[in-house]
Formats: sequence, C-alpha cells, structure tokens
Amino acid sequence: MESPLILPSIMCAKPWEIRDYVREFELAGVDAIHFDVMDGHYVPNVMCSSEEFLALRSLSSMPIDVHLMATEPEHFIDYFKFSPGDWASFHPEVCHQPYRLLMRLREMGLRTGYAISPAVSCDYVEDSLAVLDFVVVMAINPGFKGQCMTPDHLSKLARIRDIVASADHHIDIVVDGNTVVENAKHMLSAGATGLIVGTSTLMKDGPEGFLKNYEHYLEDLSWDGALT
Ligand code: S6P
Ligand code: MG
Repeated sequence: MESPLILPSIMCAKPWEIRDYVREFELAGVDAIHFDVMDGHYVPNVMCSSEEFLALRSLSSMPIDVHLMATEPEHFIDYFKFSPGDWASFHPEVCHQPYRLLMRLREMGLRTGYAISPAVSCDYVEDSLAVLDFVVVMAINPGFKGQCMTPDHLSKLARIRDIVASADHHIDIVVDGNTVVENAKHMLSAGATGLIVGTSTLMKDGPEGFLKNYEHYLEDLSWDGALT
C-alpha cells in the first residue's frame, strides 16, 4: 500500500497559528490543505469564510480542499475564488442536483468530491462515478473537531472502496475525523487512500510539533504494516 494522501485541517489551527502551520505543511509536503466551511444549518456550527479562504491562498499556493458542510452547496461555490487544482467536496443529500454540481466543479478545473456523512447512502457515489475524483468519508458526524470514530465507519468505508473499484479511473477515498494511528491502520486496510489530520493527530501540539508528528505518524503506520 502506498503512503496515504495527507490533508491537514486548517480549522484545527488557532487563527494566530495559521501562518506557522502553513510553513510546516509546505516543509512536510502535504497534499492539500483541508478547509472546512460550515453554514450553521447543515451542521450545528459556523466555520471558515470566503475571506479566510483568500487569506489562506495568500500564504500558500498549495491546493486547498474545500469541504462544504452547507445546505444547498450550489449557492456557496461562487463565493470562493478557487484556483485550478483545488479540491471541492459537498454533501449530496442536501444538494438539489448533485451530479450537475459535480459537472460544474469539473468545468472549473477542480478535483470534485462528495462528502458522505454517517447514515447517508453510498448510492450517491455509485451513481456519480464518472464525475468524481474523490470521496470524503466522514468517520464522525460533521460539525466539530475532536470527535470519536463512529462504530459503523469501517464497514461503510469498505463498501465505498468496492463501489469506486468499478470506476474506469482512480477515485481517492479520504477519511475525515479521528484519524489517529490506531484507527488509520484500519481505515487504510478498509480502502482509504487519504487521511484528513487534525487535533487528534498531527495538529495536537501546535505548529512546532507538526513535522515531528507527521514523521512519527507515517513511521507508525509503516511499522504496523498498514503501509509497505
Ligand atoms: C469536522 C470537519 C473535519 C475536522 C476534522 C478534525 O466536521 O469536517 O475536517 O476538522 O475532523 O480532525 P480531528 O483530528 O479533530 O478529528
Ligand atoms: Mg472536513
């Protein structure tokens, strides 16, 4: 198994730490910066505005992975000044025409994804394979950092792995939430190809601890046989 994609979650940084974190992300060579948008309606929390997106963009040219936790995400897209190569995912069960929105994001040159919450059907993935680049599989109920993996997560991950295996192109499976090493080993075995990392893992010790945590994390996954 190859090393997983690593996407640190910027909502886990305190505002005054963001600049330092971004420098550490670049040194580590992470794959994208995960940027959570919460509307206070789809999820019981409010987080990350288009202005903060612009501020983050000014600090780095790394891809930004926007995770739209919003009802009717189609109305949020135009607020963000995306660059080609950025990632965008949304929750299909609260979008009027999810397939249409994936097509639109593709036309904008973005990597397109669905974010699938616990208890939301995998059928959305199965019915949209041709226009998906990745699936964010929520290991937690969306809305907050620092939660525990739900008991049904790993079996759902394996179902999504089997579904995307029938696509005629590669589709990444990225897990969001509580990706501690003990869980990440099982997540990778169940089909994850990427991990969103936050307060429970690489961002638990502030920016100064990020690189050390990053190296240990990948080493621990290798030693435990999750990676080769
Ligand atoms: C939560 C959000 C996530 C969190 C991440 C936090 O709804 O979508 O991206 O930022 O799950 O990670 P951790 O390590 O605190 O679980
Ligand atoms: Mg997220």
